[in-house]
Amino acid sequence: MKRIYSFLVGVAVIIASFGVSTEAQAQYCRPQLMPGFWGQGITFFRFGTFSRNSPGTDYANQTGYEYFTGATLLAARNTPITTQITTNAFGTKGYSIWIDMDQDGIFTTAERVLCVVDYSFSPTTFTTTVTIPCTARTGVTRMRVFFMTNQGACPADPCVFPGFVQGECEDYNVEIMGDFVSSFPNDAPDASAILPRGNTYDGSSADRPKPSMTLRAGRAS
Ligand SMILES: [Ca+2]
Ligand SMILES: [Ca+2]
Repeated sequence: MKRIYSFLVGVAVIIASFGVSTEAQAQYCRPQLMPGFWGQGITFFRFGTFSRNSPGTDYANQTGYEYFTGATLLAARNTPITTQITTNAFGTKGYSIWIDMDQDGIFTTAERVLCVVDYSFSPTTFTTTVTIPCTARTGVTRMRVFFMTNQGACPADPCVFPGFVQGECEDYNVEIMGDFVSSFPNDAPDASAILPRGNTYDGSSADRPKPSMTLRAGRAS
């Protein structure tokens, strides 16, 4: 009996492990450097209120790839988000950023929100803004920050390091914030959603709150 029970628990664990949302487990392609072309990477990245220094150990390897899961970055749509990238590289640097805005596990050209070339020779901090369009789906998705050297162009393919370039690809989780935050009366099926009839709800007192809705969105355009 004990053996059967253990077996059933094992089955339940296996089923549970397959029950995770496929979107959360989306498999994204990973670019890879040409053999030996490692050693130049992103050392600092800022995206809105989030910022992070990353050590050389995350790009001093053949993959040139790192998926940072220590935080989920927040992003409102249609709002310029201050973005900074610092590398340890000298010479022309190309930067691209993709955000999987429809959350299908693929970075398309239309989902590239940044494509710039930094012609400064020294490894200075490059500052720009990124704006996510209102068509982006809300929720947590993947962002790819792609840096490469020597091309005089921004990275064009999120899955490929062109030959004879160095660079690094950093992936982040980003939550694209929804427009709706709260409303009063709310939709919850509890006592707080029930208002006595006959009152005027005009905000004139604490127990006569004015109906309201709070939106969390970017600038109207
Ligand atoms: Ca890095
Ligand atoms: Ca996509």
